[in-house]
Amino acid sequence: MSEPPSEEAKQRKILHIDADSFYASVEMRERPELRGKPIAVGGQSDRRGVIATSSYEARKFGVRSAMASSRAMALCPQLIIVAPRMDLYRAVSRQFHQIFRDYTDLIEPLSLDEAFLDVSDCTRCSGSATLMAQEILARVRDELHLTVSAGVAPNKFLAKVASDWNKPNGVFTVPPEDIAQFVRDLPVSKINGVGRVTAENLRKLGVITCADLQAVPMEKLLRHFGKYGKRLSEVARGIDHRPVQSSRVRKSISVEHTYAEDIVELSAMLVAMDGIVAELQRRFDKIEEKYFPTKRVVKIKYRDFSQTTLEETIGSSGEDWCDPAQYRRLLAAAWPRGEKPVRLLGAGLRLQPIKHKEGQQMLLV
Ligand code: TTP
Repeated sequence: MSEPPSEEAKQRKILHIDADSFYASVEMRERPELRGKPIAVGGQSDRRGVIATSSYEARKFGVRSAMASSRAMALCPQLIIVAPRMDLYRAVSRQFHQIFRDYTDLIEPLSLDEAFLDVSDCTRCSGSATLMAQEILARVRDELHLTVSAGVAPNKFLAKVASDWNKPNGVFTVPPEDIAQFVRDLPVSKINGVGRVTAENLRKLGVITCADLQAVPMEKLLRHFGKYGKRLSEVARGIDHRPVQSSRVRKSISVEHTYAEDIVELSAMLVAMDGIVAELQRRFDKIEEKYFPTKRVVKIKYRDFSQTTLEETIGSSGEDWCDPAQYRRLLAAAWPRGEKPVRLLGAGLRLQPIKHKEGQQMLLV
């Protein structure tokens, strides 16, 4: 009997989805008067601000992410710079993920607007990953009035490169039989992790494309790049076994308080809840860049140690996660379940992680 295929040998179907000029597109969707104009999201030029991203119209003038806003204004004097609204972008990101979850639970976010999806086991679209990608693009356009681009390939490395190939609003697929040809002319600078320094070191060895890299003997790569040399040699041939990792480092954050004396009145509990939520907000602020909240949770432990929790999904509008009024409302709904004096109250958020790209500059407000 033949062995079942190992995880590595199994042909995977990976999508890499990346929104087009994300923050700028969201702003143009929200403010129609900005559409078709060169706009950027970032800090103002007179306050030494930096550009987070720009619309495609602004890019024609050379306006780029991480550029000083003063330089962007010099390149494009009619540029409209708008302040970032992270809560709004997070809400949109959750909406992206709601669509993605119709195809797979194996989702690895890299940032708010970018994620890998392993759709190997998805049966929609007759199992065609390219059709799934096209359907996702259409749904994002129709339901969210935004555009994303997608790369479809048997692994993460190729899918990520491919999503840039037909940007904006396009799908590019690298089927297994095209891998050799696809990587041949690919500049090594496109390999995730090959920054300016590594690219320069490779250039000194005469390596510009993946084909050049394939020609370098392994022992030479190991000598120059240590363990990373092995990975370089693999990706140069289009091989990448890294799984899509949806595992969450932290699933929730919560604050609980046990009271020296039980609280009897609901009105007093509501006041106490405000203090707990303020602390939750303080703690969440510290990890805000790594996670976005999906649900609010309230926990009550009654005098007799029985307990109850009530959670609710956070809407996708740009609302305040730690809004005390929302927690009060949840508490008022949950308390009558026991209707007894309370010894402990808790408030929490269920979280989803956001991974940031290597070297990506964080925002900048
Ligand atoms: P990217 O996906 O790099 O770029 P983008 O979505 O703006 O444009 P493209 O169509 O070329 O993919 O970044 C996603 C968001 O991350 C971007 O909209 C703003 C933010 N960002 C920063 O805040 N600082 C930066 O230096 C970069 C590169 C991005």
